[in-house]
Amino acid sequence: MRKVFISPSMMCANFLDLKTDLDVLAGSGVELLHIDIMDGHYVPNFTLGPDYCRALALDGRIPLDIHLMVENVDLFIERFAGFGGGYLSFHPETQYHPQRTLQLIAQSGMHPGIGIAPFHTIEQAKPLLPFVKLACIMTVNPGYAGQKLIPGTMEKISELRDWRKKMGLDFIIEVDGNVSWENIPRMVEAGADALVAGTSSLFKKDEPLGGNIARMRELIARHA
Ligand code: S6P
Ligand code: MG
Repeated sequence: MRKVFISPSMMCANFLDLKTDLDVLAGSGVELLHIDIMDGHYVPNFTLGPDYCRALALDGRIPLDIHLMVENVDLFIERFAGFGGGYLSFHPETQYHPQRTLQLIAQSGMHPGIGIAPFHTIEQAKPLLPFVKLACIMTVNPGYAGQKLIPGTMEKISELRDWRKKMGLDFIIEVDGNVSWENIPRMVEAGADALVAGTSSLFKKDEPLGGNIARMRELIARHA
């Protein structure tokens, strides 16, 4: 069976009881913590920041998967660098020279990644793929949790998996946005290596987080 990582979306966690959520996540062995960083420019929202990342990195039990949805990425790499060797991803369309940004991230000690927004294509991402360790296919528009999957985005997962195989590249394929009980089977079958789990699965009001992680593992196991 293929290994598929669970990367809980920490903007969906209980901010008033974060430690409890974190203990459950660590206890159930999730592989990554997805942390959305927004600047009010690339996307019309604000979420988490470097201090939040630092706190989770100091806890140290789960590697970070930081998803920058910001402009001027090069200015901010230092602020997010060195958080325990996790992933640091950005959206290439925000940069004049995205490959330079990937190099800066790699030099900072993080694994470099790119986000592929719904209306950006795999074709556009191809020149950058030899330089990434993670490619995050977004199945909703960047900016908010709780959105519906945009038709046509799911097909990009297998397109990317096939290209990676053809070119002999080495990166993980992550899927971010409306990773729901209904959508997980197709995402896993198409080749997702990591699933960002937010309000569509793990973080549902009045449903225990631990139970939802177990449910997600079972669903993944049936389709990986
Ligand atoms: C959205 C962000 C995502 C969300 C995630 C939430 O801009 O990049 O990581 O946190 O999509 O998940 P859900 O299940 O509410 O769509
Ligand atoms: Mg995200």
